[in-house]
Amino acid sequence: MKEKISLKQTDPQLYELIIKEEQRQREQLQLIPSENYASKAVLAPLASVLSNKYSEGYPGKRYYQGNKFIDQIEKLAQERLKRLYQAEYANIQPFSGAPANFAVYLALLKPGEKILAMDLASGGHLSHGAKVNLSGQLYQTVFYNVNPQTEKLDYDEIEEIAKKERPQLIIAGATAYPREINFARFGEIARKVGAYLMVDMAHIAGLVAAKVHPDPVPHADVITATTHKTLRGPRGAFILARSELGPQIDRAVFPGGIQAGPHNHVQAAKAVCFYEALQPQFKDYARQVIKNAAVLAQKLQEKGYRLVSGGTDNHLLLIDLRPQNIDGRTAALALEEAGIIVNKNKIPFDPGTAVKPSGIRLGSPAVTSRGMKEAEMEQIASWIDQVLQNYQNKQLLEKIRREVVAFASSFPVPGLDS
Ligand code: DSN
Repeated sequence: MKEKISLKQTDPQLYELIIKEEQRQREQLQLIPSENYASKAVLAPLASVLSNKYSEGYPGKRYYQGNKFIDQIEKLAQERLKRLYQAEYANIQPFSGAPANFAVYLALLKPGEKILAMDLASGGHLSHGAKVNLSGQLYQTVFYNVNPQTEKLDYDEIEEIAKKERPQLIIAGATAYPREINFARFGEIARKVGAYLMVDMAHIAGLVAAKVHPDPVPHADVITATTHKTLRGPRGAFILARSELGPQIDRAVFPGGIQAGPHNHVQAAKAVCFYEALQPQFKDYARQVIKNAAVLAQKLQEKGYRLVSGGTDNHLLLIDLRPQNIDGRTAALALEEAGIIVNKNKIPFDPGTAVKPSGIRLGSPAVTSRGMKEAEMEQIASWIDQVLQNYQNKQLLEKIRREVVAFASSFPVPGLDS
């Protein structure tokens, strides 16, 4: 690519680091469930002159001149996004998931009003009102957890909490929940208590787009999502809503919120991502993501691993490593030495800490994007098991790392090779 040749000449030091990261992404197995590989077509606008422009405002209502083509790009992205999810309103400007969530709070709540969301400890997100986050300081927050026995959402309990707490906003959505979410039931609960329902579908946006996960659009007042996880787009986010909430959400994103000049190059990459997600082959990818996660789960269970909630319905798995007497940090580091990238993660009601939790979180989107299928998941489960059983055996970890490099080399990396 000509951009790379020019970077190599101007800044060889930085160029080398990017080449090393490319090699890392090629040689290792990326199993972090929130990561993926964007296509070359998605990556192209990110390295384009669209990055040079300022365009505060919205199409046709800008504060700067020179936005004739930027307006067309933003409208194209909005139209594609609305078509993808059959949504009434779409805002594609949020820089990432947390700013998108904040824009919704600013649009719908006054400071001090109450949010009911999933506890961080059960798989919720920091920006859903955690006390260490601004959302937990500007708003009153109350939480629901998963059921301690099933480790699944207990909708009757959530309804009871909602009736008692009378929140103005209920949030459905998670970063570490391996099961389908019943958005219809959340919608009923929100209507019963007169709350808005916000769904944060960041993790499952690609699965919803492909209709392999229940759709929140008919049930939620507003939906936020990131574009770079299962949706396989650029780093970024968007907001969908019922049309009557559109003007107040637009005002909250700009000028009311925590961002100003839109990232026009990213908006264009989002337009490409939505185009790709509208193609029939995207459904095949999403179906395979779910099949691959299910096989990985089954094979690990057959080897004696305890999966939180007993399995997975989506793209991610949480393994409780207490029966193996390994903490999540040690496990993630040993797997990294063997070329398998996961993240340490708390499990529900974890006696450990965020730094040294009891579990690891892994998922299938990125390896699926490389074309891996059920047979490859079986091989990956076998390596994970060998590493976890022998995590102190450096020689074995190095042997597996070499096997992983050889194995990965037969699967092209989207964005680099295909
Ligand atoms: N960092 C994302 C994840 O890994 O789930 C959420 O913000």
